[in-house]
Amino acid sequence: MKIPKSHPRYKSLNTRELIAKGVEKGITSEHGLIAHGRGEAFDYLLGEKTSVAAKKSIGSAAALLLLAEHPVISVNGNAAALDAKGLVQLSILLTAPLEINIFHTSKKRELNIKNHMIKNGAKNVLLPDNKYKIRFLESNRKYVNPNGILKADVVFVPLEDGDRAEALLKNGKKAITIDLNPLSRTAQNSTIAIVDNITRAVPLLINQIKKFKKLNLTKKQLKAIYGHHDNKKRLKESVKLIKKLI
Ligand code: PTJ
Repeated sequence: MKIPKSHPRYKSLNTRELIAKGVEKGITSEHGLIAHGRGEAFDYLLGEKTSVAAKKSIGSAAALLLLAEHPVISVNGNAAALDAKGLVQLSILLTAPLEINIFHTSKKRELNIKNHMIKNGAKNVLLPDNKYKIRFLESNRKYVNPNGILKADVVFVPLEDGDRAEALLKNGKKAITIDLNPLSRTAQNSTIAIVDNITRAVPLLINQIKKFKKLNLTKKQLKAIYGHHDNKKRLKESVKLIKKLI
C-alpha cells in the first residue's frame, strides 16, 4: 500500500510496510511482524528520535568495528527487510561478511535472505553450516559459518532478542547490537547496545565509520573511544529518557 506523504505517521507506516513486504517475499518470518510491533512501541516511548545515549553508543560501536580483526554482520529476516542496502554498505566499508542467522528455522528463508542481500549489492554473504556451532546456545541461531561468526571477534547484530548476545560473549566474542528495548536480554547482555531504530542507527553508524576512516585514527585513538563505553550506564540513560517522556 502506498502511504500518503502527508500522513502524520508516514515514516512509521512506511517502515511497517517494509516488514509486511518482507513477509510477502519470504524473507521475514510471520513472528517478525510481532517483533516489529514490540520495537514500534519502544520507539514511540523514545520519541522516535536517536537519543544522545544512542549517538554515544554509535561512536563506540564504530570504533570497535574498526578495531576488529574479523568483524561479521549477522542478518535475520527483519534486518534484511528493513535495511538491506545499509547492511551491504556496512559490509563493504568494513570488509566484513554478512552472515545469515535466523531464529525460526527455514533453509528456504535463509536462501531468500541471501539472494535479497545479493540483489542489494552484497559481495560476501555466508550461510550457517550445520557442522559448526557456537557453545551455550540451543536454538537454530547456534549454527554458524566457519569463515564468519565462528571465527569472528566482533559480531554486529542488528535487531533480535533472546539468548544469543550472551552466548556470543561466553564464546569469547564481542557483540554490538541494535535494540529499541533497553530492557531486553540482548541489550542487557551486549558489549555495546545501540538503543535506536535500525532504520536510523545503521545510516548513522555508516557515517561515523566513514568519519573515523577519513580522520585516519590510530588503534590507540580508537581504543580510547571504545574504552569509554559503559553499556549499563548507557542503557540506564535510555530508560531514564523513556521515564522522562512519559
Ligand atoms: O528472522 P528470524 O527468524 O531470526 O526472526 C527474528 C525475530 C526478530 C522475529 C526474533 O528473532 C526476535 O528476536 O524477536 P523478538 O524476541 O521480538 O525481539 C525483537 C527485538 O527487536 C525486540 O527487543 C524489539 O524491541 C527490537 N526491535 C524491533 N524492531 C526494531 C527493533 N530494534 C531496532 N529497530 C527496529 N526496527
